[in-house]
Amino acid sequence: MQKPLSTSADAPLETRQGVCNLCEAICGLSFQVQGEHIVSIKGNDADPFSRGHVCPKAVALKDVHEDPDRLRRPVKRVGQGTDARWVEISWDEAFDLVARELVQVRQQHGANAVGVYQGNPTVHNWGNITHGPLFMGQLKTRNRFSATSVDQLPHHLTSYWLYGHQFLLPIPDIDRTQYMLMLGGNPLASNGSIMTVPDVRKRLKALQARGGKLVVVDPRRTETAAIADEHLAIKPSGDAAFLLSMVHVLLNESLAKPGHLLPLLKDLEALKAAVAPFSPEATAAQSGIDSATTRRLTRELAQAESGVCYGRMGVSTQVNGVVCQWAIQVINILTGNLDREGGALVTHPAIDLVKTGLIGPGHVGVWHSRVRKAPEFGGELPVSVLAEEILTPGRGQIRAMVTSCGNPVLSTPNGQQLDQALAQLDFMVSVDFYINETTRHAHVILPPTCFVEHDHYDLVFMHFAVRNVARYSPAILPKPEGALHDWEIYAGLAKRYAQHAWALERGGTTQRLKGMLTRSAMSRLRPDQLLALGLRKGAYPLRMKQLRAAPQGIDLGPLRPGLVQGLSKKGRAIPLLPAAIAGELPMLAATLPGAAPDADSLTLIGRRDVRSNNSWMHNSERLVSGKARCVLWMHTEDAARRGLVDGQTVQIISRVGQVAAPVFITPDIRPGVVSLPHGWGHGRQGVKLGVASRHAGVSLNDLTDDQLTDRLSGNAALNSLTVRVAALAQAT
Ligand SMILES: Nc1nc2c(c(=O)[nH]1)N[C@H]1C(S)=C(S)[C@@H](COP(=O)(O)OP(=O)(O)OC[C@H]3O[C@@H](n4cnc5c(=O)[nH]c(N)nc54)[C@H](O)[C@@H]3O)O[C@H]1N2
Ligand SMILES: Nc1nc2c(c(=O)[nH]1)N[C@H]1C(S)=C(S)[C@@H](COP(=O)(O)OP(=O)(O)OC[C@H]3O[C@@H](n4cnc5c(=O)[nH]c(N)nc54)[C@H](O)[C@@H]3O)O[C@H]1N2
Ligand code: SF4
Ligand SMILES: [Mo]
Repeated sequence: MQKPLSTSADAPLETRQGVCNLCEAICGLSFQVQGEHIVSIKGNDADPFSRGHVCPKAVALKDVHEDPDRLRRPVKRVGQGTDARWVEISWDEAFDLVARELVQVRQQHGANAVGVYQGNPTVHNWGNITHGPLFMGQLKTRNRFSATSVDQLPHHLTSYWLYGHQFLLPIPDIDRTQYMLMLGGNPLASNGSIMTVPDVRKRLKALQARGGKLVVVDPRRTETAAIADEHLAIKPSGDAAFLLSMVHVLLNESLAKPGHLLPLLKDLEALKAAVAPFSPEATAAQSGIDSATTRRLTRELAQAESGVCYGRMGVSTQVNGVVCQWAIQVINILTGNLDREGGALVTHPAIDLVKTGLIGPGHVGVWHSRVRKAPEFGGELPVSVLAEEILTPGRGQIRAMVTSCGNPVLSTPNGQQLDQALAQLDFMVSVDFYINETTRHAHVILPPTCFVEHDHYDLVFMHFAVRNVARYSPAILPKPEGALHDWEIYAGLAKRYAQHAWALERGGTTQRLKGMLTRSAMSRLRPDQLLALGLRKGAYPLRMKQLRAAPQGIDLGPLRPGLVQGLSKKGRAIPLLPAAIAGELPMLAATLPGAAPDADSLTLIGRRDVRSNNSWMHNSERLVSGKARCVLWMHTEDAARRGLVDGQTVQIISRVGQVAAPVFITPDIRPGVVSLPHGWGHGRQGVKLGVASRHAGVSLNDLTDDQLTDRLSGNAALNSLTVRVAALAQAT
C-alpha cells in the first residue's frame, strides 16, 4: 500500500523551519531532514513568538507522517460490517463516484438531504479554508455542522450580539495584564484556546513575577490551577451564577468604571436591574463559592491596574454557555479592560478575516433544524441534532454525508447514536487520512497529505494570537507522487460536482455559468497565491518574499486597541443586554438556590491531556505509552463512600449510555464531581488504527447527552452531566 520512505543515508542532513499546527499554539519548529526522512523535530528558538517552546505532540508529527495506517490513496469500501474491505481507487474514479452519488441524492431528495460535518483540523489546515468553500458551497445544504457547536459557539454568538461580528473575539493580553481570572480553561494542558499562546507556562509565570495575580476557577485542580495564586473549585455549571454576581457587585458597589467605553454602552440601567437577583449571597449555593470570596475577587479585578476575565471550554460547553461568555465580556467592559492594553483586545493580523470580509458577521435563526427546531448560527446547525436529522424519516431527512477533518462519532454528544445513524446513510464520503470510528462508515475516503507535506499559513489562529505575528511555512517534505493536498481535493471535487450537477440539470442559468467560471479560476490558484493577494490588501505592507525570507515568523508587535475605534467609525453602540439574554436571566434567577443534589449521582466533566489531541493522535506509540490516561478521576471521599479502590474498573452510567473505565482516586477534584477525557474509544469494529486500538479507552461521548444543550445557542452541554458510578459487578 505504501511506498517505503527513502531514508537516503547519503543524502545531506538539512535543517528546515516549520510549524506545528496540531493545536492553537502553532509553535515554530526546527526539523532535521535527510532525504524524505524526518530525523528530528525540535522547538525553533529563532521563532519570535513561540521562542523554542514545544509540547510532546510536536514529535508525533513524524509518527503521523510515517504511520503505516495513514491512507495515501483514495479508498472505496466494498461490503459492510465484518465483511468490509477497502480497495484503492484512482483520484479520478473517486471524484467521479462522489460527485455522481451526491448529485443523485440531491436530485432525488433535495439539497438538504446532503449533510456536512467539518471537524477541528479544518481550521488548522489552511487549504480547507481557502478551497473548502468551492465544494461545500455548491452543496447548498442547510444541514451544515462543525466542531464549533461542541466548542466555541457561545463566543461567536456573544461577539455577534455585542460587537456586530462573530469573529471580533477579544483576546487576553496575557503578556501585559496584572490580573487574570480564568474560568473553565486549562492552557497548561491545552496550550491555550481562543488565545494562541505558545509557552503559556512561562507567560503566566512572568505575569506573577511582575506582581500580577492568576486566579483559576475550575472544579478540578488542573495543571493551570496548580500554578495559580488562587484556585476556586466551583460547582460544575455554577459559573453563570458566579459571573452574574460579579456583574452585580461591579454595579452595586460602584466599582464599574468603563472609562473609554462609556460613550458606546447601551442599556446600563437595564443591565443593573437584570442582575439584581444575583447577589453573591443569592448565588453562593449554586456556584459553591461563598459570597465574601466573590465580592473580594470582583474588587480585586476591578481595582487591578489592568485585568482580564477569560473563559473557555468548561464555561462554553454547558447549559449556560452563552450567558457565561456574555457575562465575561460584560465584566471586561465594566472594569474598563476591553480594548485596553493589559485587558482583552482584538488582534490586527496580516490577513484580517473580518476586515477582508472572508468571514461574514454572522446571523442567527435564519433557519431551524427540521426535527428539534434548533437555530442555525452563521449558516450551521448545532451538531447535537445531526443524528436525529439522519434517523427521523420525512422530507429533508439527511441521506448522504460529507465529513472532513472530523470524527464526530467520538467528538459529539451521544456518539453511539450517531454511529448507528451513519451506518444507515445512502452515501458518505470522508476527507481524512485515517479509517477511524467515523470514516469507517464512508463509502469513499479521500486522504489529503499530512502536515509536513504541505505549506501553511495560519489564517485562523493568528487572529486569536496574543501578539500580532505573520509566518508562512513551506512544506518540510515534498508531496509524494500521486498524493493530493486538502485544497486540491476540494478543487477536484468542486469541478467534478459542478460537471455532474450541470449534466443532470441539463444546462443552467448565466449565474450558474458565472459561478462555475469563478470556481474554476479560484481552484487553479494555490493557497500561497491567494495569500500573496491577501497580504497586499492587508494592513501591513507585507510581501510573500518577506515571509519566505523569514520562515521563523515576523513579529508585528503586541496587541493594540482598535475595537472601540472600529465600532465608533461604524456608529455602532455596544448593547450590554441583548434581548435573548434579558429573557434568559429571569429563568436563571428562578433556579437559585438550586435543587438539592441526589446523593447517589455525580457530575461528570471532561479533561484534556498534553499528550493527547482530541480524537486522533492516539495512533502514535510515544503519545499513548505509559500509564493509561482514559481513567475516571474521582474524589477520595466519593470513592470511599462507594468502597472503590484506585485502579478498579467502574461502570459510569448516564441517560444515554454506559461505559467502563478504571477509577483514579485523587483529592484534586471537587467532591461530587468526576472527570473523564474525550476522544478515546477506539475499540469499535472496523477501525484501522493499530496502535490506538491497543490503547482503546472508552468514549466520554457515549455518555454525553444530545438533548442537553445551551438553551440560547444549541451548543453541546458536554460538561456537568449527571451520572451514576459503581463498581463494575454492582452496576445495574
Ligand atoms: N465530551 C467532550 N467532547 C468534545 C470535547 C470535550 O471537551 N468534551 N471537545 C470538543 C472540541 S473543542 C472539538 S474541537 C472537537 C474535535 O472533534 P472533531 O471535530 O471530530 O476533530 P478531531 O477529533 O480532532 O478529529 C480530527 C479528524 O481529522 C483528521 N485530520 C487531521 N488532520 C487533517 C487534515 O489536515 N485534513 C483532513 N482532511 N483531515 C485531517 C483526523 O484523522 C481525524 O479523523 O471535539 C469536541 N468533543
Ligand atoms: N493537549 C491537548 N491540547 C488541546 C486539545 C486536546 O485535545 N489536547 N484540544 C484543543 C481544542 S480543540 C480546544 S477547543 C482547546 C480547549 O482548551 P481549554 O478550554 O483550555 O481546555 P480544557 O482542558 O477542555 O479545559 C476546560 C476546563 O474546564 C473545566 N470545567 C469543566 N466543567 C466546568 C464548569 O462547569 N465550570 C468551570 N469553571 N470549569 C469547568 C475542566 O475541568 C477543564 O479543566 O484545547 C486545544 N488543545
Ligand atoms: S503546543 Fe504542542 S501541539 Fe500545540 S502547536 Fe505547540 S508543539 Fe504543537
Ligand atoms: Mo476545540
